[in-house]
Amino acid sequence: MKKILLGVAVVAAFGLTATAASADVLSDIKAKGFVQCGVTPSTPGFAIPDANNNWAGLDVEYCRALAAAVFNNADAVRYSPLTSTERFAALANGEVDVLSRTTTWTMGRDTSLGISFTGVTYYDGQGFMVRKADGITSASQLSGATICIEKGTTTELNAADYFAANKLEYKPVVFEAEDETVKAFEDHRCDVFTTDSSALAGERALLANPDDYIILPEIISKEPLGPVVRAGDPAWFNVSRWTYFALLDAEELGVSSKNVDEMLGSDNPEIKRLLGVEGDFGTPMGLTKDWAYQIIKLVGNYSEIYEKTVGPNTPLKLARGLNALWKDGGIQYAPPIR
Ligand SMILES: N[C@@H](CCC(=O)N[C@@H](CS)C(=O)NCC(=O)O)C(=O)O
Repeated sequence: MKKILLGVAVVAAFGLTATAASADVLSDIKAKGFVQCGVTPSTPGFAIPDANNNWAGLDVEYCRALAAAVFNNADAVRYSPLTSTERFAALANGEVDVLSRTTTWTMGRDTSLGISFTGVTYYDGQGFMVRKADGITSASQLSGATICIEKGTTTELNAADYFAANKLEYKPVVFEAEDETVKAFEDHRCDVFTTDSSALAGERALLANPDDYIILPEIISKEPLGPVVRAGDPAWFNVSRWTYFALLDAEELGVSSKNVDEMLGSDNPEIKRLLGVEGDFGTPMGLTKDWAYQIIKLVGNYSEIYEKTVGPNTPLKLARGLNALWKDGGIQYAPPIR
């Protein structure tokens, strides 16, 4: 609790002194010509740069979707890799326009940091990874374990709750960044690595021998991960939120990057509104009426993004699960465009 309060106080103080951050981010973005997107430094499937500094991942695709909506150019993005501890201050002080950074929507963050979550681009939960050779098959066997954790995360807080609730002893070993945390786990400095289960899947795939590790069945928390903007700027908030909704609505209506041009001729009124063929939902938001067409054409719909970054055919092999559309048994649901 002390830790949370301290975090809140630090960011609040930072926010107060930050005069550079404008209240009309959309206009600033248009003037500078790119979206400054805060991402994780290195989380496979979500945001990770290759050797040429080309970023890839679900969080990165969302940044590209924003740029497509504003500029008709998905490449008009600059990435700021931020550690967990750096991220909220970087947003509050205007260093980035948006965080698209495996960030869990919690009440404390949403109501006390001067920031606003705009959606849930990935419903996640916290899990544990262990070495297969240790013979552990359930979190209930973790009593006395040494656990590698990243600082400034909900991960730290959930682990404390979980072990206290289950009356298990544990020893946290806390690091500033994910690569250090994983390295420490690999080097046997801890028995367990805990974080969002999607990140566990991504990191496991990168380990020298992924089959030497298992992810335990317990999911100990809700981690709704989504984009975050500064509070008090409705225009940019709307663009952030409706960019996410457009990705979902496009999937629901069967509109993808492959068929979007053909879909311009569709008779379905919902598709006509989505693509700006009928009505204009872009202009009131400060965009053009084909804003969603641009997102879909240049980046794809939610399913296309999911399949390419974290889905069953990627090294993460994550089934859609909770992230399936509501009509397919998941909880991804977007309000209608009308
Ligand atoms: N979703 C959690 C955890 C987010 C988080 O930062 N996770 C770590 C995973 S170990 C991460 O992405 N680190 C990126 C890095 O340091 O490269 C939160 O919002 O606090």
